[in-house]
Amino acid sequence: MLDSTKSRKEAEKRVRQEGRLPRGQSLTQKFPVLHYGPVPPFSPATWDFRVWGQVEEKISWDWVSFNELPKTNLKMDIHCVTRWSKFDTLWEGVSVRTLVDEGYIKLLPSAHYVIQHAEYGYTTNLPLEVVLQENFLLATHYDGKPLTPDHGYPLRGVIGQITGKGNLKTPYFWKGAKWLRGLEFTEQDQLGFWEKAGYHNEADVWEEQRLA
Ligand SMILES: Nc1nc2c(c(=O)[nH]1)N[C@H]1C(S)=C(S)[C@@H](COP(=O)(O)O)O[C@H]1N2
Ligand SMILES: [Mo]
Repeated sequence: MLDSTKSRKEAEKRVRQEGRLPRGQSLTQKFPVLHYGPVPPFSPATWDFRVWGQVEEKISWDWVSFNELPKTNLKMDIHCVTRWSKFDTLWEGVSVRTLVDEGYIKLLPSAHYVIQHAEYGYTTNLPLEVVLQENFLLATHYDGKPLTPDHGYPLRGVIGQITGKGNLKTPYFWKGAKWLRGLEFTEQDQLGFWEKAGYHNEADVWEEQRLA
């Protein structure tokens, strides 16, 4: 216990010196679980992932075809509004940028915002340009293994800070929906679950935009 406290403190000192610890955050070596409501079941036979809204054609992938999409690996620091940060987390999944660049998703010029739709009606919203950044991923794997049910299996949005990419907007981690089932591209912004509950809509970790 004393040993792990000491190693946590030392790791935190290092990321602080490197300028990677946003104000008001502390380093965790655990992976806390945070969400509203129960963990949904997953059935590969009925699961689908839908894309709709301001796109030329609606899409629906089943679990098998979703897994045939091009995959990307990403290392990020993630920052939760409840004040924990986790460094050098490894994710694998599908990049929305890649789906757009490779023509899987054909955006209309009127697409300006993206609503992530998850099981049980949970939503969170981001500007299109943030979703197209390389620090946003539709993640299937964490640390080389499929997501665990409580972290969003089989699919979740993730967003974080890529070291050396200070130009990319980095919102708090709630802007990634667990148990993700679809993306809606919209013309107007629509507040998501926590955003309606009073959390900051932009949620920039470096600006400490926690509450609206
Ligand atoms: N579907 C769903 N996704 C969600 C949430 C939720 O309540 N439901 N909570 C968000 C919040 S507030 C946080 S901090 C992160 C936590 O992710 P974790 O449990 O993997 O740490 O998930 C986000 N995604
Ligand atoms: Mo959160």
